[in-house]
Amino acid sequence: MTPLRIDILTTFPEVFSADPPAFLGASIPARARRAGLVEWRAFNLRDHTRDKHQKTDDRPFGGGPGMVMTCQPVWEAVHAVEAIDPRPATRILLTPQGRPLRQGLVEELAIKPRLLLIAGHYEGIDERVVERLKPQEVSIGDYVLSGGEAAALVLMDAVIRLLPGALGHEGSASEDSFSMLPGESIRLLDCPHYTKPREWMGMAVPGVLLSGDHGEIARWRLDQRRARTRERRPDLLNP
Ligand code: 6GU
Repeated sequence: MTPLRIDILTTFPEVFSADPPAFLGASIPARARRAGLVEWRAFNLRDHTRDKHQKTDDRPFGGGPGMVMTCQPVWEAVHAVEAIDPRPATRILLTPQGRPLRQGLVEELAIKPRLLLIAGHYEGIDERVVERLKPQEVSIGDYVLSGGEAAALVLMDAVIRLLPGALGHEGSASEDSFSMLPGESIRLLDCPHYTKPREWMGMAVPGVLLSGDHGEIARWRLDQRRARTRERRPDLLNP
């Protein structure tokens, strides 16, 4: 299989460096990269500016605090980077105004051949370039980050771990929190997990897990997932 290709447009390309290992140089994304399941490259928006100061932002029309990223570097970077590879890229703009990133969207993105992530900064990007590029706008939650880079890292981690072969154990992803279990129509939280020792600080592991009865264990785990979801995330029960 040809690797998933992820290009990132950012004014902070060093955030995505795999060596020296930063966030994506560790753990599953790094393994997936070494195994040839994914490749990513970050491009500096500054390299696509046309002025001598390499400005990527300016003051907002209408006044107000903060800066707005200008259209031209984003527009040119998107086209220059897309031209590197003939495969069409799914364009994604990371922004708090976007569609909330949930596991269903992560699953959709994990089957694409190519993603182009645009990490906005400051107060955002001039709306006209968004209108022309028509990216999917994606948010990672209802809080404000100082830039889209951390959101892009989150999206990449979530997508990469779903690529076939990325996890040591192939069942692991399909039993995670938010994964759709066979025969279920909603996404549940995960159940609690236990390992050795059997007793720790006077606390025993639930007996059913030691029973060797796999049917009984599966039922217990599903009950736990349902109970936890009801208690902690009732919103997930009415999607
Ligand atoms: Cl994608 N970007 C920024 N700047 N803040 C966010 C976000 C994205 N998602 C949640 N907060």
